[in-house]
Amino acid sequence: MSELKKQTDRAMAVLDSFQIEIPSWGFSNTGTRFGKFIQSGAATCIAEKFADAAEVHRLTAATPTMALHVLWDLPNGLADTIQIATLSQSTGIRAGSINPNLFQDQRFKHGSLCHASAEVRGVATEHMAESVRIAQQLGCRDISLWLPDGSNYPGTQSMRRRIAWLQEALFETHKLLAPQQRLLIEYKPFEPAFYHTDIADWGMALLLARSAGPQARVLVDTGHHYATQNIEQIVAWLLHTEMLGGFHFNDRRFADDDLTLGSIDPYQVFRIFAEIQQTSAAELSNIAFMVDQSHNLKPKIEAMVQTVVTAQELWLKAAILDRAHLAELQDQCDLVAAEELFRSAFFADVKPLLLAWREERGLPADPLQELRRSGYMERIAQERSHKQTGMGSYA
Ligand SMILES: [Mn+2]
Repeated sequence: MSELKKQTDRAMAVLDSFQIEIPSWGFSNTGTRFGKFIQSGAATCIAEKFADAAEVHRLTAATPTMALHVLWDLPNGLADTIQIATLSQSTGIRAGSINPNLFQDQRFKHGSLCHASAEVRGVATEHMAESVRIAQQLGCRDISLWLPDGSNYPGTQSMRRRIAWLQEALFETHKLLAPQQRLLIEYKPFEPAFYHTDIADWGMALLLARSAGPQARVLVDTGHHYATQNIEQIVAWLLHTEMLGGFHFNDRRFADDDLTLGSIDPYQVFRIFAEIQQTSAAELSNIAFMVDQSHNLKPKIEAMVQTVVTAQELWLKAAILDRAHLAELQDQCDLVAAEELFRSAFFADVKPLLLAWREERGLPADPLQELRRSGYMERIAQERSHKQTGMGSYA
């Protein structure tokens, strides 16, 4: 077999197996704390979010699941799972991770799972339980928790007591998991709180996951780090300790900017992917790849396709890295040769391989161009424009 044929076959397999979950909130009108700019084609209901997700999957063949946010997508809780199941059936998009919402209830003003009041903690813990039940009903593996709790001023809350309350709540939630289910714990150093966040970094998330139980893992949101932090090193540690549950991919320049993947620093995404690809196929299936983005100004579906295609491209670049050769160069401490080999995979033009894969699988050669050509965006803008409102929640 020729070298080229071998490389092409490998690329086909790599792309066939690459899947990334897209978030329902990436299709609706979102904003910043200063306001929202309304897009006429933004999804206004769960049916439209499923339709848009199906369009992204049709173009990329990489997004068979959609993450759901409990309050935004299932406002009636468990009762709404019937509608979700029906939509899932009609669009071919499965419900993905279930995201509890502990930041919109007025009772959570001073915290949810970490609130000083046992009564409020009880309300929040019950919402976690409801999220687990929803996930079970829909056959979803992951309950993906981002906890907004924290405090704004020194001395106003007991960090120590809140650790214990949080451990207890996560332990109680973990007890409800079915054998194949997982609790993913996301961390973030600041925002909405600006003095302390109860799960501020990967170390805290790791310890909380360990104390919650064996089915808890850490979730890495690429935007939830201090500037200059070495994210791939965190990934290496979580892989080494078998505690990496998944990712929320996005890009940023300053803080948690939720920009499209690779828009600011594609090399960082490559470095993370290269780290992940050192794991076995079995381990890889335990890492949930998810997008967590807010497309304030870019057209929603275009932005999503852009991210998915960028992910495919960078994943493929990481896959063509000659790992065996790199290991030799690392052992020899041949710094320049090792770095050049590593960078050459990043700089490699994998577009011909992607094109060959798309052709082989009957996919559009250029997903973004096909999206514009299809007229889908004009159609939804027309159908949905009268339904848009500037009010309501973040998503
Ligand atoms: Mn996130």
